[in-house]
Amino acid sequence: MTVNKLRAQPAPSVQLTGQVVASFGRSYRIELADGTLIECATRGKRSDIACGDRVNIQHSGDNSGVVESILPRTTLLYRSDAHRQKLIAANVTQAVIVVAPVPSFYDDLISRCLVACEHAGIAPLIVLNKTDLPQSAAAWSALAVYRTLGYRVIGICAKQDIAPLGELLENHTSVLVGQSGMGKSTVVNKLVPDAMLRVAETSLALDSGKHTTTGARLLHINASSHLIDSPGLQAFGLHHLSAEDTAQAFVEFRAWLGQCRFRDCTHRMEPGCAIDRAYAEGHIAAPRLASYRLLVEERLRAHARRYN
Ligand SMILES: Nc1nc2c(ncn2[C@@H]2O[C@H](COP(=O)(O)OP(=O)(O)O)[C@@H](O)[C@H]2O)c(=O)[nH]1
Ligand SMILES: [Mg+2]
Ligand SMILES: [Zn+2]
Repeated sequence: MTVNKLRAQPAPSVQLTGQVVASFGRSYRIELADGTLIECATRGKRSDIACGDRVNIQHSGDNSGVVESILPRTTLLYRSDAHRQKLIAANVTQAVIVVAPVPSFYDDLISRCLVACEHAGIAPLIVLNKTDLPQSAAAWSALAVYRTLGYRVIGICAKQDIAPLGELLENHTSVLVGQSGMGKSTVVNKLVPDAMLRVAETSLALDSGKHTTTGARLLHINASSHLIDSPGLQAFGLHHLSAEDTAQAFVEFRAWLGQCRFRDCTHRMEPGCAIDRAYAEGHIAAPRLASYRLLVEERLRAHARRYN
């Protein structure tokens, strides 16, 4: 009764700025500078808000509100297929690509993550987890190609010692990406020991009690280091990149671009292709060229389907 009386007077709504620390479908949890958490909906069906975004919200008095606008982003990591964009994280400075010897990882997914990072201006860090397993020597060799390209690759055993990774996350907002089973949740729990508790809380508040990590969330490691945990990736489409953008994002291609016979060469077996020649001469690794061609073909196929 008393509650109803209090509610009869609508609380004045105020505009506030905060950061998206969890996203579940179209529900968002916003953290204000003082740490207050506000559960927000969006107007209409907008779904262009990512974990890590800074947003203006209209706060309605209790613990809820509506996202009004997104402040300019420094970076945006996202994937896309023929139909839609899937935002992964906003305003991150670093992406941590987690792989493991078991279950086996896909080279192609690593290249896709690297391409997305290059395009978005985010520094990638490849982490081979589970170095305690005997199969890790083979996995380490499979990662040599990325080390040769100049990417940082480190090995950790998250179960035993997270410190070597922790150091590299200092003063960064990092997003964790990778296939499921690589040990992302283990990494998160070692870095932010009460993270699991928060998953349960967030799920209860935003996801009608389902204890699943379907959305991304931002966790604070310390005052200046933050971590965005994204759901496991199976597919990583990059339909928003043209063939030219894609070629540019393969760092080892850059030295040869502009030297093909045809100015609009897409480096898929056209005569006089400089990328093909560089590959034949051993300057470009087979899995990298394969990933490049797959990306370009996926996009062309989707385009052809749409216009035929
Ligand atoms: N041997 C070994 N297993 C690990 C390590 N880190 C995680 N795991 C195991 O790998 C499995 C998947 O881990 P999880 O963190 O759930 O992976 P996620 O799907 O990427 O979140 C679990 O059984 C973990 O116990 C590690 O450093 N060494
Ligand atoms: Mg997990
Ligand atoms: Zn070419």
